[in-house]
Amino acid sequence: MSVLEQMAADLMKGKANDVKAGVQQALDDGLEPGAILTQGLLSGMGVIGERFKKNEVYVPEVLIAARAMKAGMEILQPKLASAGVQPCGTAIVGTVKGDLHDIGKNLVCMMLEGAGFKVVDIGIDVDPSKFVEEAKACNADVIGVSALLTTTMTNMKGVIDAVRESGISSKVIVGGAPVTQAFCDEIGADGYAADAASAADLAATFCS
Ligand code: B1M
Repeated sequence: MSVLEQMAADLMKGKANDVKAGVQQALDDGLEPGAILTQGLLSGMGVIGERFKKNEVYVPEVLIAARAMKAGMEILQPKLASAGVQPCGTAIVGTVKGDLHDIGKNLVCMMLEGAGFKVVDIGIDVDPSKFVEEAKACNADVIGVSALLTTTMTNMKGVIDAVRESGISSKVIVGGAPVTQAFCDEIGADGYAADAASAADLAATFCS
């Protein structure tokens, strides 16, 4: 098994220290930082995302894989920056006004990072105006909006309206347990994703 295949396998098992050591080994072997990212870390995280969508792995496995990815990124990030490797896009993600649930939103952030996005997590209970301000500040390609309550999912419309009124071109993706494709269509969002891995896939289609 190559060092990059081993790194992907270690990431899938959530072995953070082994992933870190693998990244260092690959750099010492003279591998390109971009290749270490795509063929090592992102490759492993991509498999986890697919398995998560098929219910072959669950939230805890995704969380430990994401933690291992973060550990590897600590070493790789400065090398990527100096090699001029750009993220595939920028996404901001938040939970709507009135809603304090953040576990699903955090998973979406991790999957987006795992797909190569620069991610700005703007937190919970977020005003529509803040979604717009933050999207403008980082020139976001994608705005992710999460809601877990039937009483707060209606506030997603406020985010869409604020985004459209501001004239920014960011695509808005909505998701969360009570949200459906029909609701997405009704409020005029650009896309709906049923789970965090699908949100990352959808975001990638908006940036390709
Ligand atoms: Co709350 N809660 N909660 N809660 N809570 C639910 C959601 C509920 C279904 C429980 C129930 O009654 N059976 C219910 C909602 C009912 C409804 O509206 N239909 C409910 C309620 C009523 C409430 C309170 C009103 C309770 C009260 O105070 N009376 C209150 C509201 C507070 C508020 O937000 N204003 C409340 C509070 C809380 C806690 C603070 C105690 C805690 C949140 C802690 C936290 O998030 N840090 C909590 C929790 C933990 C839950 C349950 C048990 C678990 C939610 C969760 O994290 N799931 C939940 C019941 C349940 O789901 N079994 C419940 C795991 C997570 C990975 O799934 O967030 O669905 P989820 O994310 C999924 C997908 O939905 C999707 O991807 C993820 C999977 O990959 N997804 C996206 C999510 N966001 C996405 C965005 C995307 C795309 C996909 O694109 C941008």
